[in-house]
Amino acid sequence: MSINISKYDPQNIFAKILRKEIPCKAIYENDFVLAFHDIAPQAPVHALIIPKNPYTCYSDFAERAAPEELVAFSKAIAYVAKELGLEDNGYRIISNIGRDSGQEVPHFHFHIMGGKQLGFMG
Ligand code: IU
Repeated sequence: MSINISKYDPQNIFAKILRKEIPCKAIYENDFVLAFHDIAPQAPVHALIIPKNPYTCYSDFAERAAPEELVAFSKAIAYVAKELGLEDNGYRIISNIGRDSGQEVPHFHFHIMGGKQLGFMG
C-alpha cells in the first residue's frame, strides 16, 4: 500500500504511540521529541526519533516546524546517539521521504542505527 505524505493521518502508528495508545520502548523524551527503539531493528542499535507535532515527512517538518523545534530535534538526535553509546564508533541517521524511499510510517522520523559496521544502503 502506498503512503500519503500530502496529508497527515492521525491514525498512523507513531501518532498512536505519541497518544500512548500503543506502547514503545522509550529512550528519551522532551517537549518536542520522542525517541524509542525500532520494533524490527535492522542493526544492533536501531532507534527512531520523532517530533511530537504532526508532520508527514522531513520536507513537511522543514517547511512548517518552528525554529526552536528544528533545533531541538537536531540536538536530540545527537543526544540520543550518545545515550545509546554510539558516539565513539559512529552511527548512521537516515529519514525516508515518500514512496520511492520506502517510507512506511507517514509521521516524520529519523532512524539512528549503529553497533556494527553498516553496509551501503540504496
Ligand atoms: P520507514 O522509514 O517509515 O520505513 O520506517 C518505519 C520504521 O518503523 C521501521 O523501521 C519499522 O520497523 C518501525 N516500526 C516500529 O518501530 N514500530 C511499529 O509499530 C511499526 C513500525 I508498524
